[in-house]
Amino acid sequence: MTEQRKFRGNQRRVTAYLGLGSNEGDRVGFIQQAVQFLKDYPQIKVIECSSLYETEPIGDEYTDWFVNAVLIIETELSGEELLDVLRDIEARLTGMNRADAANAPRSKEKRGRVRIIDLDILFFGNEVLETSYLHVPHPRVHRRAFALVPLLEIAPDMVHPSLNKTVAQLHEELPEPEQVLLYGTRRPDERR
Ligand code: PH2
Ligand code: MG
Ligand code: MG
Repeated sequence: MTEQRKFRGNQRRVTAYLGLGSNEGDRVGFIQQAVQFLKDYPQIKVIECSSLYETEPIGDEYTDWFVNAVLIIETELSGEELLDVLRDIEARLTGMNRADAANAPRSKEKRGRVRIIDLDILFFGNEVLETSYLHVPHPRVHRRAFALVPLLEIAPDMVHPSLNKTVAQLHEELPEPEQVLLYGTRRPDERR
C-alpha cells in the first residue's frame, strides 16, 4: 500500500513499538499472520521487525515457551484506537486458528495458559497514557527480557519516557533475565 493510501498526511503521526507473542500451536506462523494483518491495515505502516526469539515463559500460569518479536510502526491512530485494532486482530487470529490449535498434538502433562496471539503496545511515541484499560508504556516492558532483547536489536537508543533510560540501559540493568534465544533464520515478515 502506498504512503498516500496509508496516511491522509495532515494528521499527527506517531512511531509506536508493538510486542508480539504466541505460546500455542504454530507460534511463528501466528506471529507472521499478525504482522501481515498489521501491514494490510490502512492506517498502520510497519517500519521494522525484530528477529523472532524463543523465550522462557514468565508468570506461574504459563508453562509453554513463547515466540516473541517486536515491531516498529507508524500510525495516525490514537493510542486507544490502536489498542482496539490490536484487540480486533487478536480476536480474528484466535478465532481463525482455535480449531487447529486445539487439534495440535500435546503432551499429557498439565499445561498452563496458552495464547495463540498476544499483541501489546510497548511504547506509543514518548507518550505516557493511563486510562482504566490502556497503560503505556507497557507496565512491565522494562522488566522483561522477552521484550527488551528484541527492542535492543532494532531500537537500542529508544528512551523509556517515564524511566528516562534507554532500552540498552534497561536491558543492562535486568537483575535475572529469563532465557531469550534467537529463533534461527526465520523472520516475522517472511512470506510463505
Ligand atoms: N506474555 C505474558 C506472560 N508471560 N512470557 C514470555 N516469555 N513471553 C510473553 O510474551 C509473555 C510471557 C502475558 O502477556
Ligand atoms: Mg496483551
Ligand atoms: Mg502480553
